[in-house]
Amino acid sequence: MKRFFIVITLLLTAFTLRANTTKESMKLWYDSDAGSTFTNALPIGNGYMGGMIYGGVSKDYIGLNEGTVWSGNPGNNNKMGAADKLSAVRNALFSGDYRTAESIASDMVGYQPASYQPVGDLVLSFPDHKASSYRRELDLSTAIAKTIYTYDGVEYTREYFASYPDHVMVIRLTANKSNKITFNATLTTPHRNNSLSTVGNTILLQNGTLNSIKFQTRLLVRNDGGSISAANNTISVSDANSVTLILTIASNFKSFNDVTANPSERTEAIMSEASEKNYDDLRNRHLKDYQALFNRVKMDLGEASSNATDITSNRVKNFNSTNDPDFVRLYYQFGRYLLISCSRGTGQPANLQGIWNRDTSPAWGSKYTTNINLEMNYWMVESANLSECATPLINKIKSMVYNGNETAKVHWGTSEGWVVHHNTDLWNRTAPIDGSWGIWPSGAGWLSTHLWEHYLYTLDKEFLKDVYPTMKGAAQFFLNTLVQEPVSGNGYLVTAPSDSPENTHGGYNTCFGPTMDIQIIRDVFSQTSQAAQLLGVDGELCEKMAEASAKLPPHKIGKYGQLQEWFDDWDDPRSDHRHVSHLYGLFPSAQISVDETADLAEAAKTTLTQRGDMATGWSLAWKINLWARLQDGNHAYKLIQDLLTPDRTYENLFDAHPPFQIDGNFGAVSGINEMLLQSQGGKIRILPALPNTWSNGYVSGLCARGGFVIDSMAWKDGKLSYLSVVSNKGEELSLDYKGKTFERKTKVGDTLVFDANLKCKDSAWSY
Ligand code: FUC
Repeated sequence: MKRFFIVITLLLTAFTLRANTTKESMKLWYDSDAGSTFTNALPIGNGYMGGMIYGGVSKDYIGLNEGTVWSGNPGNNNKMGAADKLSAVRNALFSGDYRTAESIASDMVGYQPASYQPVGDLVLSFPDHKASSYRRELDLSTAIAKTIYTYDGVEYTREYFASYPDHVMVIRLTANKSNKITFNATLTTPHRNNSLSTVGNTILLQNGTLNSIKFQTRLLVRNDGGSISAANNTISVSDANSVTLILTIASNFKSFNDVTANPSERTEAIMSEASEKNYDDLRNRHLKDYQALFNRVKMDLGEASSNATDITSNRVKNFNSTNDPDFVRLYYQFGRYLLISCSRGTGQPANLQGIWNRDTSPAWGSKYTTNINLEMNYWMVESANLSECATPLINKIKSMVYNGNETAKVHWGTSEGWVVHHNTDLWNRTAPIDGSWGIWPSGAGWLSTHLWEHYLYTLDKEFLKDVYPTMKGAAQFFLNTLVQEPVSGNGYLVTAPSDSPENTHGGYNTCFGPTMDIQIIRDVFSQTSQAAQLLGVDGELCEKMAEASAKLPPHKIGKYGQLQEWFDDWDDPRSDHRHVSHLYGLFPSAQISVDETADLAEAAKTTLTQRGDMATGWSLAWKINLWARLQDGNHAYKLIQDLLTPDRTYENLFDAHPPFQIDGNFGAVSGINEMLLQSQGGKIRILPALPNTWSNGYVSGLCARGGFVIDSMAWKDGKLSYLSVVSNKGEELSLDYKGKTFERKTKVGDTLVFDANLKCKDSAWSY
């Protein structure tokens, strides 16, 4: 009986905290429109179509994107004959002639990939309107944006959302008085030779010149009351009570080597289904779909500061003085919102800008950089309970094998396995690009670890079976291209040529066996072996991988006490280079940890300290994760402070490299998760890096490897006060909270409840 009361009390504590969190605001809001500034505008998206809402009063622009609208054509970017230079570059490297190695490597680079392109704008004009009481907002709890203002005694509301189930963007115009809605709607595009036409209440825009991609934008305008007419490629509505605009975009893209779809048939089919639904149906279907994902994680990091009701841009400006925990929660949930909005189902994975780009020459092509940025976009996908959002990345990884295999032949002279260098695009180009720093052979390896991570969280064996050949191909590439270095006398197996992503030694990029490559390869061999064993296949291959793994160079601690970035001790302790590639072993990998490899963890800490904190947005985000893995919550928090400033966070909360790059948003979500919960290495660590400033809090819905979900976790005065864990797969649960441990084999569906001392109070339920 006593036990029962304890459990009820604990639950009530958790539920009270939960109730408080749901009341809190989930809104980004502003008291003026976005002007013409992209990073002031508010993003919406349905996983493959994006909209940026500027909210202008007399002219509202909605910047449009569709994930397959890219420049370029199907095909690879290999440089024929590149592999013939391998032995010369290796000889130069092994004899220490980096100048020659660099010059040969520069000649082994393939051709430039394609870039992600904008679709254009939807333009709504309300010629006379001037606003008083203006408000623009994005509500993360509904994924609906709004522009509200008063003009001439009438309150006007525009509501915008993007629906995944119905494949459309919807805009609803209303007013608080009858017959007040009068406006014009048209579509624009920056691509030349387009054709614009109207058919009844529909506007169609077809692009002309964009290499292989053809797309169509289709807008349907439906009025309630008043009148509607079309002229000069514009639809005009007069004196309506309300208006619903439904927009969809489709291209001819089917896959990286097939562009035979018919965009206008696609948009027509989508529109004919969507237009059968009224506005409320469309909205309800959107809410049901979105909230099923978004509502899975609730978070409360402490009482909101007094500026929590301020406009969002002021919250960015003032964060470093307010330290408002509620703003961190908003930023965290905004990251989850963004991933749901740009990475669903059969869409493309989140690129450097997610899905939102208005430039025809975007920074770095708004493509996929695979030596950190694409991976960072997905670090949080499992822990933040958005496993389904990994599907576009998983599909992309699988589909890259074909081109990756060709590049393995042309650039590395092996017909087995596949490779991706430091960039790819819609067409899955896999060759090295840019310059000698493009010769980095570990992109496929790193990406394949994401397949294994998805398995670790879901324990879905069918999935593992499906992706195993892809993982195996990444491993085979390394088995076939690693070479024995003749320099150390130990004959270690190394990558050559390579680079430690974008960093230089003595002015050169080109090197052999940089630490990051070795760490990635160690993971690839170990994960592929574990997968093979689980599936009962490829015993011989596992032996080969084990043998090769034993010949990889070990981690080394250099003369400044740092973790060595290169095979040689070249690190410059004054360097503040943004890439901390060799710390891959600490995070996202778990080869280095404070519990098991304390000396290496100390060396990693020295490296981080020497590099300093300040860097690009994504680098700050990586460092949050790294300090969390070092179990230093206060330092991790310091990086959050560095990130949440106007230098690194725009008014709309997009991350600033600068310029806008979305990896920092996603990487920070992962970092916050790592501060609250870690589950690498078979153990779930509770509150491993809680900063002093978040002394009271609550979280629910974070996922841990092994099919566990943190149903509720509350802490008070910096100490755990309540924990309940759900076991979805019946695995062994191993918990660690400040040295206190708990271990038990669970049953599928168990909820285990713990008190502040990690004492399990589960008997009321399942035992
Ligand atoms: C890598 C990084 C840059 C930038 C670019 C997209 O080249 O070094 O900082 O993030 O990718």
